[in-house]
Amino acid sequence: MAGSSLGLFLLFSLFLGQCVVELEASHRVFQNLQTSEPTSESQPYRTGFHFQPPKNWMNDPNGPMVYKGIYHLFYQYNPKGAVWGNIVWAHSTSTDLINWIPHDAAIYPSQKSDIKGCWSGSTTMLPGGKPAILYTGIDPNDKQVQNLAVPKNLSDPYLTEWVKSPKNPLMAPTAINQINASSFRDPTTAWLGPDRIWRVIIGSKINYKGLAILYRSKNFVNWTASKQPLHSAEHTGMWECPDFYPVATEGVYGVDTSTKGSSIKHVLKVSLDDTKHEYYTIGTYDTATEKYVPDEGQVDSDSGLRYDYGKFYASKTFFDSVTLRRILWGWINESSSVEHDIKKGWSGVQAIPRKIWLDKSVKQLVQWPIAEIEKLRVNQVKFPSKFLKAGSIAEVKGVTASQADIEVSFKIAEFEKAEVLEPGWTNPQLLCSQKSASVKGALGPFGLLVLSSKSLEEYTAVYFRIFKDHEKYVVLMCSDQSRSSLDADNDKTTYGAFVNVDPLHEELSLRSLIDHSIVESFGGKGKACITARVYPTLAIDDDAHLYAFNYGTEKINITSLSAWSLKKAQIN
Ligand code: DQQ
Repeated sequence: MAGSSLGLFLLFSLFLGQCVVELEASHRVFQNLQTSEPTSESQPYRTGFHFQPPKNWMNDPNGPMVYKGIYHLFYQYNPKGAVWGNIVWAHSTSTDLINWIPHDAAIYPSQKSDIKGCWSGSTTMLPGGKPAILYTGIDPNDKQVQNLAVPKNLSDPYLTEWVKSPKNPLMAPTAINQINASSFRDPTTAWLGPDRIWRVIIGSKINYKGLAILYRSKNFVNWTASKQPLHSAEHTGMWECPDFYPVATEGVYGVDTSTKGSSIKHVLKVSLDDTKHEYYTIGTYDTATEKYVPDEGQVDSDSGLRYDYGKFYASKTFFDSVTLRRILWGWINESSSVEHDIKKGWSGVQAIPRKIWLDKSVKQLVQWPIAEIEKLRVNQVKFPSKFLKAGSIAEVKGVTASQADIEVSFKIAEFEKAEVLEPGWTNPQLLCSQKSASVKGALGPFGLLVLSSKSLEEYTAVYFRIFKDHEKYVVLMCSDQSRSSLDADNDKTTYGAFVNVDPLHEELSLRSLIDHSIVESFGGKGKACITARVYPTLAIDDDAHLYAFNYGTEKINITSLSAWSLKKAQIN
């Protein structure tokens, strides 16, 4: 064995702190790299404070973590162009989750077990604070297998070099385990049971049944598939990018992925390949039976709960052990055509990281943009408390409306005229598209017109409607993109969500982060989130405007409104 190989060999053995295994060094340089250049010079849709690489295709966030005070984000990236393919794990680091510096790709095809692609996966902190990555590799026969990589140099907080286990693949479909070789991917962060055995789940399906296949290991190298999945659900198709983690039943602090106890519930999130939507359930994880059981009424499909009711996919959380938060990353994919992506030379943005915790009701999660984003706020503009008359619109002047953060709270003065919610109106997205922003109601639509042209030829409307449902009131939140661009060539689906607040007793709040071609909205202090991807042709840069509006027949009270211009972050 050559000297350098021996060094790596010892490093890997020391890292895992157990049996001696041989390893292969990472390559540093990509061979035969062709980089694409955008064919269009103007870039009105690049964002000011959302994470994106300088060019090319990006999809899932991978293996986020904090190590020696440095935040790491890896992501699925095509070094050769603006469409999916040639997938590697690109890598950036940050001290504040807002400003990022790029590094060379951390993981890229170099072994038989990943030669056709390095797909999604997660980081686990092994005892002693040593990170380890489990990721999906595509082997020469297009089989999906699971691989391990560890840092070459643990004293480097940037962890720029990763070495792969020579034992890869560590988990593979076989005739015996009967795992579907084209539907076996995206390992989660592993967790340690009370028996000191590691567990991890991998997304899969059998026929049309979605599965979270459970594997167990004593040493993080030799993994055995359990006979039963941790959880499964009929008629859901392939489960991509599962995420499984504990949440505290009280408070807003996050807990480490291996935490168990009486004041802990568990969350299982799955990204459904067929619908490209994500669903999560809250439930109980029983280590004795190795089963996760969602609480009554919680389902992993269409009528279930979503982190985000707009564009948001392949998300992943991590526990930030520095600030004791659980933080959620999610990929915002484009709403434009492939031709459009090639023209602009890039595709895909990451949503602003969100702090995530269990709501007091124990029936849903709450999300809020990480506080660090507020460092970018400048030039605050405030409205005094005021009524928005029926059919009125009020401009929020003095902020750069193409790159802004706005928080507004509404109070309803008079509920008497609220429309009655029909029994069949159970699908919020459908209801929002039927009752778009231009359809007058009684209590609503009221909210914000963002990325709006001066004369309202273009705008994205983010708004509420309030309905009466027997003795209670139901709040619908919509993000209507139908007028977002004069360009007809984009997906302009209107999104919707019900917001679990009681408008009779609580103020109704809305926050939107506006970033040139992204509108991330948080209703009811983070109880419902909707992200929109839009491509205005007029409402660009200084020509973008921001309005509060009320197209309902009843007046609405704005109790507070604050808006800020957001500075540009230093990203890659
Ligand atoms: N993206 C990855 C897969 C994952 C999918 C490939 C989800 O590992 O299932 O780029 O977007």
